[in-house]
Amino acid sequence: MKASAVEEKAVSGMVVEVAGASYLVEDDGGTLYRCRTVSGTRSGNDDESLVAVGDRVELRLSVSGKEMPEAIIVSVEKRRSQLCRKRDLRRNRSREKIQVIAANIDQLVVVVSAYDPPLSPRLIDRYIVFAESEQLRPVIVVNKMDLDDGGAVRGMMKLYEGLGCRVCYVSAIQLTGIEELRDILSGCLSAFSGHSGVGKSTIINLLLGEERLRTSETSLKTGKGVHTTSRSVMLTLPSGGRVIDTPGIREFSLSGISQENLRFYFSEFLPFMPECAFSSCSHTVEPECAVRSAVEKGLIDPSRYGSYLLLHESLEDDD
Ligand SMILES: Nc1nc2c(ncn2[C@@H]2O[C@H](COP(=O)(O)OP(=O)(O)OP(=O)(O)O)[C@@H](O)[C@H]2O)c(=O)[nH]1
Ligand SMILES: [Mg+2]
Ligand SMILES: [Zn+2]
Repeated sequence: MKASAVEEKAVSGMVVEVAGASYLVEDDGGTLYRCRTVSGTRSGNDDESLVAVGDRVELRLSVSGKEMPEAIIVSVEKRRSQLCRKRDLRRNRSREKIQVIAANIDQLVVVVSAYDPPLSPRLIDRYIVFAESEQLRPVIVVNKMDLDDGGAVRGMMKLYEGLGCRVCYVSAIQLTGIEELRDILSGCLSAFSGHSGVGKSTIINLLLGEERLRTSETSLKTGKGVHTTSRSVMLTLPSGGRVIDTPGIREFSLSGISQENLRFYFSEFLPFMPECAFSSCSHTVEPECAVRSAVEKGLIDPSRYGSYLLLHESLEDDD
């Protein structure tokens, strides 16, 4: 075989970091390549982000012998799942505004904090809808448990434990819950997602055993954090498994979900739905709605139903 033919050998790997138009790809043997796309780069995905962290890609080596070999991304495989964020909500909602922040994940780790920023059940409900629609396992990590005075947070989270979510209580400061989290993460690819300032990067640094990721104080003024992590990055944990640290988000996109399908992603509605007078019942205004009557009887949590109504309305706007 000629030398040039050896260089042309196809290499496949996974995107571990995206920095502007430059991509870091790790092949199956653990070698890293600095990569770029070309106009002929093929994609199995018909959307906005050509390359995202977690994508499986095929490479053609362009420069070897350097400290880090360089390559061209020839093709991007069709994604099994994708987590997207909206970049700018207020201005026009065109498709370019949606960015894939993690691809091909097996598990979604929703990170919330007990306090600062405050725990948002609405955001958790949105994540659960997303996880149900992508058939991903949702895990909820409640961080900053050291700031939970009266134990109110555990009471709030009972609702989610009842829905079958795995809930892991962590304090990155007191080092509690970290071992349980290690077990949950081993053997699969997980994405950490949640509001800015909840402690995603702090927890991942603890799991890594080193300060690899930058972290910073939450902004007390807004209570929303300061968006320390600005782009996704994939890390391999010494205890097994890989995690993608993603930027904190205000809202992530549910672009794949229609207003009609939303009702199927609230699993506790399902047993009541056949009893609704209309088979196409949206459970919002129709008469003889079994879901609404279950809410009135206390069989469905009113906060979950409130989230359903809000999401139902917001999906109408998105169409
Ligand atoms: N009290 C307390 N503070 C914590 C805990 N975990 C993290 N913090 C603090 O919370 C702040 C934000 O942590 P980060 O890890 O930067 O948060 P992040 O979720 O990665 O934020 P973005 O990158 O902006 O999305 C830092 O000041 C951390 O020290 C915890 O368990 N308890
Ligand atoms: Mg971060
Ligand atoms: Zn109904």
